[in-house]
Amino acid sequence: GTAQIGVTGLAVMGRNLARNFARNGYTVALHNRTVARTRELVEEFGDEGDFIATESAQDFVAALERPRRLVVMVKAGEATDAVIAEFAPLLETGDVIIDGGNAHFEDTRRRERELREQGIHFVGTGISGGEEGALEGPSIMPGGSEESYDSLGPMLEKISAKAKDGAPCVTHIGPDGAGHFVKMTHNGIEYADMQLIGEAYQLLRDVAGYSPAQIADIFRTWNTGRLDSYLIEITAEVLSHVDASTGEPFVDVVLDQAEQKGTGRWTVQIALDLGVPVSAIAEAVFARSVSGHADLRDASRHLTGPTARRLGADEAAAFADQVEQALYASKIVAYTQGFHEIAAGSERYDWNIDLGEVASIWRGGCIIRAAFLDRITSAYEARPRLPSLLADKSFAEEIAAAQGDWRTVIATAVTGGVPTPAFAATLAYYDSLRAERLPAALTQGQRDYFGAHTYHRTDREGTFHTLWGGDRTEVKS
Ligand code: NBP
Repeated sequence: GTAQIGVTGLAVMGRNLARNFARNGYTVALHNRTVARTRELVEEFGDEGDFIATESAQDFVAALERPRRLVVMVKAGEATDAVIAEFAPLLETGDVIIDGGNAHFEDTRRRERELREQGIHFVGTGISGGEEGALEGPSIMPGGSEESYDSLGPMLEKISAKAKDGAPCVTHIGPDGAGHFVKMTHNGIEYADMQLIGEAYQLLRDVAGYSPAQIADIFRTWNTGRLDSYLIEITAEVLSHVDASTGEPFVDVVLDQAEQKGTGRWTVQIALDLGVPVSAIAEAVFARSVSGHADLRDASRHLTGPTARRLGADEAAAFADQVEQALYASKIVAYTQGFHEIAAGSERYDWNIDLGEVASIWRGGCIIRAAFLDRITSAYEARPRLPSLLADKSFAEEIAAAQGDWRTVIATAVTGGVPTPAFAATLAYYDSLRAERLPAALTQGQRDYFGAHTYHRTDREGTFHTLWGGDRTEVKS
């Protein structure tokens, strides 16, 4: 075979990835279960590069130069297993299967283990950037063996997004499921980011009284500063869009029930298993869930609450500045939580993930790309064993400077009855971490009272129990 890479699964993502490889000078073998898609690709984009269209698994495998590299871009789940079952018997030792779908990292661990026994490298790869990213350059998060990255890395570097400094947005994340784990957490952070932006919007609307078009301008201004990011940029675009059929702001004619595909939920489920508090991501997932409960919301419209006080023009402008401070402080906390989850996953599964590198390859191509990520990289470069982003001096200083406004904004939301679950969760996390004492001591007392669950003391080593039902003496257990 002469193709340096093959792509099977030619829906939007696979098609665009294949074109991206071809545009970068690689000969690309093409395959799809339904052959019409393969033919369509060649008809429409065949002149963009060297494609070898194939219509059977045998022909596809035969078209690939050895060791073979084949990218699987099918619907995550059973389809991935079906494709592996079809191709694995046709492959040889040293060949590489790259799964670019949004697989659950546990599935990736299982597939990697099974294929390793056959001498095949399985590279579970997170790919972010959607349809456009796949074509123009995504952020790529490959897992799998070191050896597979040696042969794959240069190609992935070529097709990946480039950060402002020209660095390719791809790195070998770590063994087996590490890439898909990091992609999952990326999506979880994306949920939190979007929810925080949504809450900022709601406050600017309900408290400051701004129109969607005015809020779009505010976001555009924010996008020139430390909040500079793809999500802020597209938020301004969405907010300034006017619905053609009604002439109303687009955001006012869209049903306010947010959907989700599952990576945010996985991030929270795994965080619960790992014991990592990712409250901002959890609140973002729950906020979408609440929005979707139409019956519950209908049945609750009679519930009373305050009406947010509308501010005058001067006050509104000052309030918008405070919301920027709040959004920035909350964003730092949300990323702190997300990176904690990656660190915990890395520890649990022995992945040895470089957290600074992760931030660095998210600077281009992916949905959460942002100027801010450079700061995270610097923080981990300065201190590779940084226990938490909040332990970084410059982030701590920024929060210190923002926190007066952060608290004012959240207090205003609470007294005005504007729901801000993610803002509130991030502040509560921050205050919990800095608290001298937490009511967890009382929780331990309660647990010991009803279940003899025992407790530790601040002043002495050992495990203790109080005889609550008796004379309340303390016994060492
Ligand atoms: P879809 O997720 O819609 O999958 C469609 C592809 O899967 C088609 O090529 C289809 O073949 C193939 N397929 C299915 Br369905 N069942 C199959 C089976 N049993 N055997 C062989 N092929 C099968 O495509 P997509 O939106 O391009 O996404 C591809 C992957 O990339 C997914 O895992 C997705 O989660 C991930 N991803 C998507 C995005 C995005 O923005 N869309 C971003 C990042 C990652 P057919 O043509 O014969 O039906």
